Amino acid sequence: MKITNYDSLVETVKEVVQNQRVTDMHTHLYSPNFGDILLWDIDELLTYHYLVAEVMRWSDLSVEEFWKLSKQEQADHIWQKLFVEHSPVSEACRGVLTCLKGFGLDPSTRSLESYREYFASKTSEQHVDKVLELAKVDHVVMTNDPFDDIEREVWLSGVKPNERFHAALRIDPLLNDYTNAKKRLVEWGYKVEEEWNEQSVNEVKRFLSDWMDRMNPLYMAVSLPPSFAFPEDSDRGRIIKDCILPLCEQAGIPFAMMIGVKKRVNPSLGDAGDYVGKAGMEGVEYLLANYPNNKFFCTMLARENQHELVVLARKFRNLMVFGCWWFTNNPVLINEMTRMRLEMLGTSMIPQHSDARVLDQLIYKWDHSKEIIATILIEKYNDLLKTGWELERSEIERDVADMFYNNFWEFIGKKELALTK
Ligand code: HDL
Ligand code: ZN
Repeated sequence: MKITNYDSLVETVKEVVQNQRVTDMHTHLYSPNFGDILLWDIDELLTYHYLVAEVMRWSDLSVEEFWKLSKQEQADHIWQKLFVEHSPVSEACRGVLTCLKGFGLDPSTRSLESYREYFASKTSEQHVDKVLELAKVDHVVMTNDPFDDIEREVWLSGVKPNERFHAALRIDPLLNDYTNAKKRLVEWGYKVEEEWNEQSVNEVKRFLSDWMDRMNPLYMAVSLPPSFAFPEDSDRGRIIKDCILPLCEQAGIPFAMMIGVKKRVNPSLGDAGDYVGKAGMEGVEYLLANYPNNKFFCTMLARENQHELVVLARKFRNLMVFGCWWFTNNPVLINEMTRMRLEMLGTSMIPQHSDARVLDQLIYKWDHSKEIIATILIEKYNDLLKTGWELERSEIERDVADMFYNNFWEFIGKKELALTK
């Protein structure tokens, strides 16, 4: 069907984006058969670390007193401070209300007890099906950390994720804290030595290979500080060069770098205590130029890094830019970053991931982002119509499917999982 005027363009783009099935390439969710490490319900939504950071700005409690509260008492406190005593205009607060609306609950009642009753009536498996359907998410890529004591036991017990959930091998402790990580490797039977020699290289590679065999990860991932540099005469520099890059190339999987996080600037806040810093691009530039047979995902945390990352992607086809990560996952920056990407990369990018830590967040993270991305696409397509270019609905469907689904599967070399065009 040819798009002939602005009104039909608006209607078509909104409908296509709204109905587009999604592959969510970075989340902190788990397959429901992994047990209660998969978080869901209103109290988990309200105690999301984004809201912990925000409530501590209003709370009359000390952080220590807050952490001593039960999960429900924390949720009650956050609800009172951020929703009742002050309007919930922040993105994370609004997200909770979008989730409630998505479930057909009534935010205007402000009845936390009625919301708790709704969730109490659900089982995990039922709820996963319901949320994935409401959010139109077909595939969820997890964040899987073999150094996490609880998750490691789940994998070692032989549990495999359900077919809609996929692993990503996350190796922050190995790359960012090798001094302590190597003690654990030795505990687990990997004979790494004090010095970085051939045996250490082989044993770290054996550790990674064992977990790649166990998890079948779609990619390997790490979050990196603003000071990230490569090449670098450091544990991280050596492990990336001698282990990560050869194994990823051999397995044909990307290495995902999430750059710009300053961990625990306020340790008392826990996960809410991380900060952001502008990173140098030289390390990413070097990797792309010197490892053309490796594929790299990259997302950056500082607003100031977004433009140079997009320009770098114009120079190197082995770089796939993805998502509006963490502190950039707000309308003001989703808008700016998506425009920057479309204007310099066209549709050869992955505009968003959810980073959801609570299952229900898939509803709001995708609802909010789809609304912004649709608005921008309407403007960009209208600019084309103004030149006399003609557009078919099927071309808009193709473009939107590429960005929300197919670009991911084609970049990792699993076209068979892409939507048929
Ligand atoms: O390192 C990461 O994957 C980040 O996404 C952190 O988990 C962060 O705490 C987060 O949840 N951001 O949304
Ligand atoms: Zn994350």
